[in-house]
Amino acid sequence: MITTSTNLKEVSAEKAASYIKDKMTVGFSGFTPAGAAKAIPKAIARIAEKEHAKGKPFKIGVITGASTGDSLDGELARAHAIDWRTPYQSDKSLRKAINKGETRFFDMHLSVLPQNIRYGFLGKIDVAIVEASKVSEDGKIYLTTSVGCSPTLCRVADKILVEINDFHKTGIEGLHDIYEPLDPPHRQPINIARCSDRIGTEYVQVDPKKIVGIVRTNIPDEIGAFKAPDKTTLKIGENVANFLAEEIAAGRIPESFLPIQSGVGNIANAVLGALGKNKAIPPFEMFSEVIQDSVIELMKSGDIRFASATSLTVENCVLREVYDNYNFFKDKILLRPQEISNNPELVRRLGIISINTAIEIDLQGNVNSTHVMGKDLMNGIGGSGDFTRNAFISIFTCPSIAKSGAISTIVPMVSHLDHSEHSVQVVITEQGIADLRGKDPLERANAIVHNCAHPDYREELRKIFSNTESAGHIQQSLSHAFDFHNRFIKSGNMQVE
Ligand code: 0RQ
Repeated sequence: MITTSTNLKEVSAEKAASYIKDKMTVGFSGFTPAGAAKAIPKAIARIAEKEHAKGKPFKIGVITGASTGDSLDGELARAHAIDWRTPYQSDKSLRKAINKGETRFFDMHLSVLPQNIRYGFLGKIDVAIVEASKVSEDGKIYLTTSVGCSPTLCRVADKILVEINDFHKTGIEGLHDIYEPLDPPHRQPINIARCSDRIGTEYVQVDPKKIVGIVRTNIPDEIGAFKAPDKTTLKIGENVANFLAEEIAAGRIPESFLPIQSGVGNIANAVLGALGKNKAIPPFEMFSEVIQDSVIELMKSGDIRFASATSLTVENCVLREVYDNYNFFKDKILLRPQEISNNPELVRRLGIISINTAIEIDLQGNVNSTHVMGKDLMNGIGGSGDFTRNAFISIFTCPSIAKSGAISTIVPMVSHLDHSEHSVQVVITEQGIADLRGKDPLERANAIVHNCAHPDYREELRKIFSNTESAGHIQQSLSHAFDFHNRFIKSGNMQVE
């Protein structure tokens, strides 16, 4: 059954990497560092360095599910081997290359990536490189801690290379549900009415003739620890939990509650912890893209009943715990392709409560999730748009200030727009909650400034929309809209001296 057959050839990472040539488009597994290919990308980086030393070009197009680990994005970026990259990243070296203009990056809603590949929008995929726990001779690839875009990448690529990672030998199989929709005009409704519904297979079926090499590894996912929640993130979490508890009390959210989507990062982790602690919130399900450490904790305490996502992004000690207690977790975790985990049709149908983090939010509720000072890419939009636009209630959280108070995250006008005021319903900082539903522009601005902005910035923000120049349906002064940003660029501080 497993890879010892002569048809599926075990090769070294170096040999596998030698299939990759300059200008190729390569699709890698990985959604966050979970399940990302590790050995072959590192070997590709070494080839790039050698070619560059000889004065020869070597750059490839890189597609993954979302961000990955250092062995992929970090190694390839430092080797100057990435010509273009999509749809998301969170790696320091790659971020630098993108912001210097060395690597072209296009930011994409994660749910549309697989279909954009199938539609041919990204050109031909030469090679797919995916991490698996095992492969059968008839081409069944069992993925590891993420599904992401791997089913589509494997199906459309000319060649497939597989890293069989023995770290996942036991414990992961059976957690996947692989389903790829047909393309229009033949697409059918996605038959999921509950978070836990299964509609596919536990493996990715490929033509085994396309698998040109198998590399055996034993490397853990490169997932860093979260910052422990601090006073600010704990308060944000408490505010989110109180808001949702009040929605239940008011009868706007059913008493049985609704599935939660939560973004990634330190704040999202703290928010989930707070939801678990709030006694007014019943045990709930998640329909999200990433399962983080806090979800596993809350499953153990009985506060989370089930989680559907596309990646299991947990620290290795937590992953070991899941594998060692497989019987407890196997009916509680389901990993789907990102076009299903983040599917707008499903998010709307299931009534997801979306909770994502913003870089900055303006007085109308427009959100910037991706670009610092409108210029420098942080990570990308990720799945935040897939969920926000279609949610039952969409919430954005962030601390009211960043960089020790030199930056107000509440600004007169966002310097880059990812989520418009039409999709953003509730803004929550450690200061409080601005419920924007049913509010006109002036009411929105007042609620955001009064409830969410840091006290040090409230007066300046009020001045912007109470200026006589600001009259109109939206109280906006175009000549002052970027005063905060301009001050920061000039003096390193958004506050008036
Ligand atoms: O900087 O790392 O130097 O300390 O941004 O901010 O407060 O630690 O918050 O880890 O939750 O990340 C929006 C980036 C928040 C993330 C963002 C600086 C701040 C800090 C990180 P340091 P925090 P988080 C599903 C959902 C988009 C994608 C998404 C993100 C660093 O949540 O990438 O939602 N979201 N995906 O100091 C300058 C500002 C700033 C700022 C924060 N206004 N100006 N710097 N920072 N606000 C997941 C996926 O799709 C996979």
